[in-house]
Amino acid sequence: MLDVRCWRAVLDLPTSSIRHSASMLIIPAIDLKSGKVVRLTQGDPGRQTIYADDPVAVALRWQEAGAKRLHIVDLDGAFEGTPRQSGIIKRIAEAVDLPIQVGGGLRTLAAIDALLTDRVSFAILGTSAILDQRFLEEACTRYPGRIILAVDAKEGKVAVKGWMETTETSALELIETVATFPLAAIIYTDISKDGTQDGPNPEALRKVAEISRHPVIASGGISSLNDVRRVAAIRGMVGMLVGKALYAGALDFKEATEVAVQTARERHACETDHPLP
Ligand code: AMZ
Repeated sequence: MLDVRCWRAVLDLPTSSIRHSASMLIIPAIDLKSGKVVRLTQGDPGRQTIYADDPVAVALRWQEAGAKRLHIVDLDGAFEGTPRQSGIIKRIAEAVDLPIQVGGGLRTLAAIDALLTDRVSFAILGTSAILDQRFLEEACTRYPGRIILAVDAKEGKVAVKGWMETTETSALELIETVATFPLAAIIYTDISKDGTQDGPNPEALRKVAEISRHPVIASGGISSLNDVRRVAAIRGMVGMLVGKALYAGALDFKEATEVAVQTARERHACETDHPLP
C-alpha cells in the first residue's frame, strides 16, 4: 500500500508555494464567527472568546511571525452546513502568501470548487466526508492531495455538524477506511481538549498516527512547550494546530516552532540511526 506519510510530498504539491526543511509545523488556527476571530471551548458556541475583529490583520500577523501555513475554520459554516465567511476567507487568501487550509460547511463539490482557487491550497472536510465516504472519495479524486479529512473525536467517536452530533463511527476505524484515499492529511481533534489549554492526549494521538497512512496534524489542548514536544515526538505527526494558547499568549509562536522542529529532528535522527524492528 502506498505510504503517503511523507510530508515533503504534501509540501511539494504544485499548490504549495513554500518549500522548507522543517518537518513539524505549528499551524495557527483562525476560527471565524460572525466576522470575528474567536475560540470556542470544546466546540461550544455558548463558550466563546473573541480575540480580534480583523481576521486579515490576524492572518498577516501570523505570516510575519513566521507561520508556514494557516488553518481557517468558518464556524458559522460548520454549524449551518454551508460556507458563511467566504468573503473574509477570500480577503485573507489574497492578503497572505502562505498555503492555507480551510474548512467549515464544505458539504458539496460546488462549495469545494468555489473554495479551491489557486490561493487556497487545501479544503478540510468533516461532516460530509464522514456521513458519505463516497463523497469524500469523489472530492479526493477531483482534488488529489488537496483534501484534508477532519476527524473530530469525542470519546473515540467522530462528531459532525459543528460537533453538535456524535456518530457511531469510530475515529480509528474511519482513519483505516480512508487509508487509500489521496488525502493531503488527517487532522485529529480531541474535542474534550479543544480550547481548554489542558494539554493534548498523546496516547490517542500516538494510536492515530500509528494507524494512519496519511500525515497527521494534531489538534486540541496544545498549550505549552512541553505539549509541543510531546506531540512532535510522535512518529507520523507533521504538525499541530494551535489556537487559544497563541492568542492568550501562553505559547510563543517562534519558540513553539523551534521546539517542534528540534524535537522532530531528534526523533527522525533516532529513527534513522536505530530503526526499530
Ligand atoms: O468548534 C466547533 N464546534 C467545530 C469546529 N471547529 N465544529 C466543526 N469544526 C471544524 C472541524 C473542521 O475543521 O474541526 O469545522 C470543520 C468541519 O466542518 P464540516 O462542516 O465539514 O463538518
